[in-house]
Amino acid sequence: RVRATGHSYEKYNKWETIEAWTQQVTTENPDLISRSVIGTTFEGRTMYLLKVGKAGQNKPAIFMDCGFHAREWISPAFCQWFVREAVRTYGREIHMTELLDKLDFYVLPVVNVDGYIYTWTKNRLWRKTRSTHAGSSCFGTDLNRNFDAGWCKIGASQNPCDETYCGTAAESEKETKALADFIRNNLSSIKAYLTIHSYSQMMLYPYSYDYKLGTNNVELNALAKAAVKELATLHGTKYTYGPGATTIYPAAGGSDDWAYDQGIRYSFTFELRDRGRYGFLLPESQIRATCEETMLAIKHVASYVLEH
Ligand code: ING
Ligand code: ZN
Repeated sequence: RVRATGHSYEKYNKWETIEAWTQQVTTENPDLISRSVIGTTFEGRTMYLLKVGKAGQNKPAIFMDCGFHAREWISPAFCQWFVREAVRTYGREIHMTELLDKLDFYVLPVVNVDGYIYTWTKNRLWRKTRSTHAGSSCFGTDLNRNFDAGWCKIGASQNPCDETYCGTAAESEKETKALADFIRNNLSSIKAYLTIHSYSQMMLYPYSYDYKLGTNNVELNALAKAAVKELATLHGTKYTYGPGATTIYPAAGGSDDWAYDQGIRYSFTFELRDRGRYGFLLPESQIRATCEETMLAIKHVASYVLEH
């Protein structure tokens, strides 16, 4: 068995450590977790997906991903924390027990593995993937501009040297294709899509590619309001919430808008701590508090989804 050497839930873990952890946490919790592979990255690394929940038939599911953007290190830390809390509190705490009995969580701990490794080895503030582009010496595509949702119409760039490069077409990147294929193939069970970014302390919902609103906009607004209220109960951390285009900025090709247009009615982007003091360089000393408070919001959304 592979040991997750040096893994810590209160530290930022390098990819090799996270990869070993996906194996170990699965092996140690066979009744709650199974691991699958949904694809490989541009540089050929494996994209692991953890299915977390008690075995059952025709269970609804919530899909959650972390690590779209390489430098947002608190995001993969949260996905790891979520999985640990799920297995630690199942059978001990009624709320989590009910959630895992009735729902499955698909957790993708790091989407942009190549970029994440690059932030550990070469450039801590790298955002994009590490794909190459014909006719350019610049690297990387912004995965959150690469989905088929108003692709590259607004808040995105066609220049491969830019931070928000949208790629040559929607789903041109292997990572985008792998994620989108999984969701398309599981649309009948997936009731909610949650994508974890940082920073700004916001809970966003569609749309970002247009100023229009989703058909259940009133419901999403109320759900976001309740979730961020719950989040604030722990440490008083304040989140704003609303449609992406007017709450953060207009940006096409995002995964939450795409998932919503696939018919997933509960689709949210979380922007975790902080509001800019440390920004992407959030200290490890804040991992625990950030993850604990975020758990409250995620569990609130999950309970709501279960009831609706
Ligand atoms: N923020 C997101 C980004 O990709 C976003 C905001 C959300 C854009 C949803 C489009 C759709 O720019 C960060 N911090 O990455
Ligand atoms: Zn991001």
